[in-house]
Amino acid sequence: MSGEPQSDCLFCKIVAGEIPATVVRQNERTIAFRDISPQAPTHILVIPKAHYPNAAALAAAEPALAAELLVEAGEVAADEKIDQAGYRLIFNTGAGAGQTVFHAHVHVLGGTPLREGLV
Ligand code: IU
Repeated sequence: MSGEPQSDCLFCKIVAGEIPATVVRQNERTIAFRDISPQAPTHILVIPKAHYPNAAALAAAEPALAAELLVEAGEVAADEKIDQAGYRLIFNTGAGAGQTVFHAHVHVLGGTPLREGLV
């Protein structure tokens, strides 16, 4: 997997500006935008601009970029002022885990006490 844009990928279209998104932060290699269907007061997705189908594929191909995603997620949490209270990062990986968009992304969730889930 080369990271090339995929014509049928919704997040590649957001990266290209072909689909609207409320962008809160971006740099050369990553972009962060508000989830269209927020599950918490703060719900932001951080994605690499390059296309990889999930976090594992991203980490295998470009470990520095995978790490950058985590750095950006932390910056998003600080920007949103949820870093002190605590926040949750989620990488759904595979349809069985609820992944619906097959372009690597991390969910940044916070702004309310978060229920304990499976972990
Ligand atoms: P998932 O981990 O693949 O299930 O997360 C995909 C998320 O992308 C999901 O929370 C959607 O609400 C969100 N989303 C979005 O924010 N904007 C879009 O245009 C589309 C999906 I399509």
